[in-house]
Amino acid sequence: MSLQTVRHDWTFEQVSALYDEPFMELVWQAQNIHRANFPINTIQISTLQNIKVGGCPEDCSWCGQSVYHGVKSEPLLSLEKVIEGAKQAKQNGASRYCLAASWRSPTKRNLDSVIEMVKAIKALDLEACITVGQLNQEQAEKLKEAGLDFYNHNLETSENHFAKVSTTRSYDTRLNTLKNVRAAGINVCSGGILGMGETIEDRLNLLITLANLPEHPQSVPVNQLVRIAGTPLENEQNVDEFEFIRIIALARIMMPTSYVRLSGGRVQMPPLMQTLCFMAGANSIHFGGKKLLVTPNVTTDADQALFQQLKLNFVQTPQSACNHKTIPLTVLSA
Ligand code: DTB
Ligand code: SF4
Repeated sequence: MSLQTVRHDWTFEQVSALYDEPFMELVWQAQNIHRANFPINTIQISTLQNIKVGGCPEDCSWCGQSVYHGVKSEPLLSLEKVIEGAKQAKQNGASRYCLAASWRSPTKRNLDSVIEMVKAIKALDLEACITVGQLNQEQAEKLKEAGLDFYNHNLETSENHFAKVSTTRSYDTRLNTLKNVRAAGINVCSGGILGMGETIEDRLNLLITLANLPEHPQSVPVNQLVRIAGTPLENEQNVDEFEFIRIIALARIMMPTSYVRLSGGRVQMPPLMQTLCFMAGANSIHFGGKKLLVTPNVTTDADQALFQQLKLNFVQTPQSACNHKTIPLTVLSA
């Protein structure tokens, strides 16, 4: 099997055997695959903006925005504020601006508002990503027409564990949204959260489902649970660091040309832990913005310090693994 081979037929036995490799061996394999498919010392940075906080009708037990246990609902952010945030993100070096809304599915009015936002982001020459809930085919096509580059919709965990942490929505519906997004020709961003009481088998099964989709998601966020007070998962244990890094390495090996993103929970990861994740094949982060959704992100100062320490460059237009342009670090401090 070459280092670039893209497979959609991973079995549990194969993935489990890889997971059980000695740690250095696993990270080394992942690093080799990373180097064969991406420019080295280069990561992609996206900035996340929550445009509709709280009031979500779903009961996801990790989330701080559910009506069952989350923060109170706020109105939709204005187009002006989105443009302001996108300009700032671009100035800070982000190549993509991501909007999140806590809806089950966008209404016609919501979708129209989001489409205006997507167009405004594109007009700033940034990539646009949104995560606004379930989509049908028609909605996905409208978003594609508006120029949307990525749609984020996580599978979150294995199908088996999902039913234990979210009861108001189904795994199948999530897979169906991914299908609609794919069919519309929008890049898929889909990953999950570690640390929700799942077993290692659940984590492997999540990766297998993602890698065995008809196309690998172009972007795979791997979050560590941020324990939010008041949510059913507020007292979960921290994910073991070595187990987390092993999952990053597996994601890199199984989806060799996809961006693997560190997102939620990076605040809980010391710089050396993040560095090992980059060694194991992570090559994207959510950068900047004071918050991710409802919890604080790593400060831009701390991130800049790490980028300088590691001498990292940034992908400017990361549409695919084959047409990267990279910009040097100095652009960030200009
Ligand atoms: C993703 O996988 N992680 C982001 C984004 N997609 C929407 C969200 C992280 C949230 C972290 C906890 C919070 O602030 O609510
Ligand atoms: Fe709603 Fe998404 Fe939070 Fe679930 S994770 S409660 S769908 S905002």
